[in-house]
Amino acid sequence: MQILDVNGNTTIESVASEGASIFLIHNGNRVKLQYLSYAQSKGGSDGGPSGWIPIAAETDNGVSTVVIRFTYSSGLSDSLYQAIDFAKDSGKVIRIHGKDNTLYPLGETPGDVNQLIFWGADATKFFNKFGSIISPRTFLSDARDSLTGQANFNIALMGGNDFLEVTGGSNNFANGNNGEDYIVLRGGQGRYLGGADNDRLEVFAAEAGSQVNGNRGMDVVTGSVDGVIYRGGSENDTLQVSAGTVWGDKGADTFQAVTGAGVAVVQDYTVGKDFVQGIAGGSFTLTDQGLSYGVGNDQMLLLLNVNDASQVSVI
Ligand SMILES: [Ca+2]
Ligand SMILES: [Ca+2]
Ligand SMILES: [Ca+2]
Repeated sequence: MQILDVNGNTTIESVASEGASIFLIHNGNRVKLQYLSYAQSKGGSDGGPSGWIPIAAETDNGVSTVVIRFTYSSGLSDSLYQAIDFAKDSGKVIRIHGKDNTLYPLGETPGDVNQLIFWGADATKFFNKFGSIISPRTFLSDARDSLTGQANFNIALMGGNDFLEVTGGSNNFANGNNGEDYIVLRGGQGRYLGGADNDRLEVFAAEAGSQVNGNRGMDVVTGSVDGVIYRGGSENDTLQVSAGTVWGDKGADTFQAVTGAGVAVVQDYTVGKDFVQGIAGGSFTLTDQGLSYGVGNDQMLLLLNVNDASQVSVI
């Protein structure tokens, strides 16, 4: 049995298993978690959950959201995640979070447990939604911070021209906030925001699904890692990307052609507003998806849904 005192005022007890079920006891109310058979089916005959971690956060409307992670000793390498809302005062379950963003009132939960469990690729959705509960954000000062070799963090760098180097971890989150910040990625998975002012975000290595966004200001976003999402944010940004998913967002953005493996797939090239910064010998080719720009066999940019090279402003 495990007892957790969450935020000093909510006690959760867990009974790992009883027969074929897991129960969670919250302020004397017993809740059956109907996931053991599902978990066993995922984990193999002897791969039931070896542990689980409940964490809760209070919200301002009297609700405690409890997030749970099941882990496994064998069989299944991925964790399963679940989120349940309790009434803070009575401790009773109000509803369960579905991965389709639906909140299911107790008694109206879908029969298919897959809709209530975040697993595998869906774990990213879970972290996007509940990451701040699992890992509360740390707010640094307005002084100039310089952080190297970082992994597994949730930080607001606040004012000042900050430096952040990321080398690993998962579910990382950082916001440069005010000031001209420099964020460099050398590994890990997460979401990174430049915040206001003119920032520089550079991706040398990162796990698929990571995102960088310059936000407000005239930002420079650089990267060569496929599977990463690169966004300029509002205002006039420069995107120097050789592989991955690219958005200029609002403003007049410049998409630079960069040599290297892969292709930068530009989602929102806006005719009459954005620019392509070309390269010696570069030319356009029309494809089914849009205009491709490159040299020889090196496809560098793909401007989705743009079909006329004469409409593209090349600088
Ligand atoms: Ca800053
Ligand atoms: Ca910015
Ligand atoms: Ca922009």
